[in-house]
Amino acid sequence: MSINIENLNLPADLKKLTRQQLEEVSAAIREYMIKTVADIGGHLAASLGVVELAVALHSYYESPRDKIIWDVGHQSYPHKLLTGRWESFPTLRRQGGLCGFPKPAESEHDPFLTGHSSTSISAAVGLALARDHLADDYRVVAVIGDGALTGGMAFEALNHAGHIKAKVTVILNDNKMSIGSNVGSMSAYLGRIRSDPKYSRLKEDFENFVTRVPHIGRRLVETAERLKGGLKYLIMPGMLFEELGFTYFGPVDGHDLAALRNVLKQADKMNGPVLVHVVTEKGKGYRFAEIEPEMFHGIGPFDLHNGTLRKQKKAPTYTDCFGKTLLEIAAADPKVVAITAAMTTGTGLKEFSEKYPERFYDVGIAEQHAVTMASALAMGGMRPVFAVYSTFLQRAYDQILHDTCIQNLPVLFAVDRAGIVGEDGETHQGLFDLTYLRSIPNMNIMAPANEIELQNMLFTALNSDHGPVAIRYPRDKSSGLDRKPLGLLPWGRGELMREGDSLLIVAAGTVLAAALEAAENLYWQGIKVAVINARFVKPLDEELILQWAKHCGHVLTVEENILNGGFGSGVVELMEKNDLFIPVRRLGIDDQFVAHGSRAQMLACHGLDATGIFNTALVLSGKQAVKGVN
Ligand SMILES: Cc1ncc(C[n+]2csc(CCOP(=O)(O)OP(=O)(O)O)c2C)c(N)n1
Repeated sequence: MSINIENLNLPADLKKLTRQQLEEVSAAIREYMIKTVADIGGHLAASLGVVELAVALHSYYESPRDKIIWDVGHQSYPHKLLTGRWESFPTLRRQGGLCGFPKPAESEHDPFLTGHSSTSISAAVGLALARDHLADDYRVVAVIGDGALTGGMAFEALNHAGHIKAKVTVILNDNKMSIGSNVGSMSAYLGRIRSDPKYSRLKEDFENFVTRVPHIGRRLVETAERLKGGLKYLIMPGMLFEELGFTYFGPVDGHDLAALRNVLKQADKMNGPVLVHVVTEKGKGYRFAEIEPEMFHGIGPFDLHNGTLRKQKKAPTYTDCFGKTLLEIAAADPKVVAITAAMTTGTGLKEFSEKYPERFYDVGIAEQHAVTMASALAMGGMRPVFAVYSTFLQRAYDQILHDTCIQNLPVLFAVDRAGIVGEDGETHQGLFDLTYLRSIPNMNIMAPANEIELQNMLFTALNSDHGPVAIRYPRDKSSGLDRKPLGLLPWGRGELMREGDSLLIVAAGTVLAAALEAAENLYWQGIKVAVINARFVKPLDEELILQWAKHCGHVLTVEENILNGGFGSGVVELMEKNDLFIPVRRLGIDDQFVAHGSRAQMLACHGLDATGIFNTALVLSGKQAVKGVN
C-alpha cells in the first residue's frame, strides 16, 4: 500500500513502516526537497545524499529523546522534513522562516546548533558526558562528512572520545566531496577503504569462518578485536579509527536502508565509541546534482527539468573582482601564493588554482592551520593571501594574533562575506571581523567602498610592507564600475566624498553608497552633511576625521559590523585620545545575532540602508525621522 507522508506522525511512525514503505518515504522526501529547493534555492546536493541515512536514523533512534547532531547542518533538510517541518519547509532560509541549519530554538529535534564545520563529535561527547553525569540513558549520534573530518576539531574530539570511551555513535558520511573534491591524506585513506572490496570482505569472511569453529570461534574474534597489530592491520578496514579507540563498522552503502538499519543496530550494542563509515553519493536521485554536486552544494532557484539556474546572468561580485585582481597581481609577482580552507570556488580562487596550481593550497576545512602556515610562508619570504569568509576566520583568532601579528608578518587576509550574508543566517554572518581584527596590534584593516577600491587595496597591500593586512568585502554584486589599471592607495588615508557643516558621516566599506544617498536626500531637507569614506579601519585617517568632526560638531559612523569594538568604536576612541568631546553616534549591529533573510532585508532591518541612515541623521539633526523616505 503506498504511503501518504503527510498523514504520518513523524518521526515516530517510521518505526511502524515496512522497508518498502520507508523507501517510499525516502522517495517522497527527495521529490519534495528537489521541487522546493528548485523554487527557493538552498543546500541541495548534500541533503539528497543523506535521505536514506536520515530515514534509517529516525526509524531506529527515538528523536528528540535520542540526540542526532548533523555536522555543519547544511545536509539536515531530510532530518527537518522528518521532524515536523514538512509544511514550513518552503519558508527555508527566508526571513521569519525555517533556518537552513539545525537550530535548537527551532525544534526539539535539533539537539545542538551547527553551521560551522567539524563541531559535531565534540558536541556529541559533551551531551554524552552530561547524560552520564545525570544518570540518563539517551543515545547520542553525530553525523559528520568526510569534508568536515578534515577540520582539526574533529580529530581533537575523536582523540578525546576514544580516550574516555564515550558512548557515542559517529556516522562518517563519506561522499568523497567537501564543497568541491575533498583533499588530504585522510580523504585518501577513506578512498582506500572504500575502493578496496577485499578490506570489508576479508573482515566478514574472517569472522564468518572463525565464529563457526565450536567453542573458541567467538572468543577468537574477540581476541582479534583486541589485537592491535599483525593480522588485524591486514584485514580490518578503519584501523586508524580503531587505534583512536573507536569500534569501526563499514564501509556501508548509505543508500541501502536495510544495511543502514542493520549497522545502526550493531553499533548500538557496543559500549564505547563507535564509528560507522557510510558511503553515499552527493546529489543522489537528481541527475543534474549527481553530475555537478559542487554546483548543487548551495544553489539559487533553478529549472527542475534541466538543472540550470533561473538567474543565469550573474552580475560580477566582489568575490569575482578579488579573484581577477589576484590573478593579475600574481602574474607579476611569483611570490604571491593563494590559500583556501575548502572554499576554492566560493572565495573566487578557482581560476587561480588552475592557472597557478603550484602556488595554490587548499588545506581542507582547516582555517587555523591555514593562518599559521600562511604566517610561516610569509616568514620564509613569500606573499601569502588567505582568502576566507569572515565567519570562518573566527576559528583562527589565536593564530592571527599569535603567529601572524606578534611577528608582524605580511599575510594578506582577503576577508570575503564580511557584513550581512543573508540567507545562511546567524552562524554565517560576517559581523565580527572588524572587532576581532581591530583589537590586535600590528593588524591593518581596509574596507573598500566599491570594486575599484578593492582591486587597488589588494595591489597596495601586496606592494607595501606594513605587516598583516585584512581587506574585508561583502557577499554582494559589485557596483558595475569599469575596471581600471591597478593603483597604489595612500596608506592610512580616507577620502572626503562630500562637504557639509551640520553632521559628519564616516562610512566604512560598501555602506558608503547608502550614506551618500542619505546625504543627498538630507541636502534636500536643508541639512548639509559631510561624508568621509574611511577606506582604512585601522589605521584610521585621524587627521581627516578629526578635521571634519570639529567642523561639523556631530559624527555618525556607519559600518556593517557588530557595534561592540567595531569601526565606530575606533572613531570614539580617536575622539577620546584627542580630548575631543564631540557627540558620536554609531550605526551598525547592536549587540545581537542577526537571523536569516535576504541581505537587503537585513540591512534595512538594522537601519543600514539609505533610509535608515537618513532617518538616524535626521534625528541627530533634531528633526523627526520620516518612515520609508529617501
Ligand atoms: C569552519 C568552516 N569552514 C568552512 C565551512 C564551509 N563549508 C560548508 S559545508 C563544507 C563542506 C563539507 O563537506 P562534508 O562534511 O563532506 O559534507 P558534504 O557537503 O559533502 O555532505 C564547507 C567547507 C564551514 N561550514 N565551516
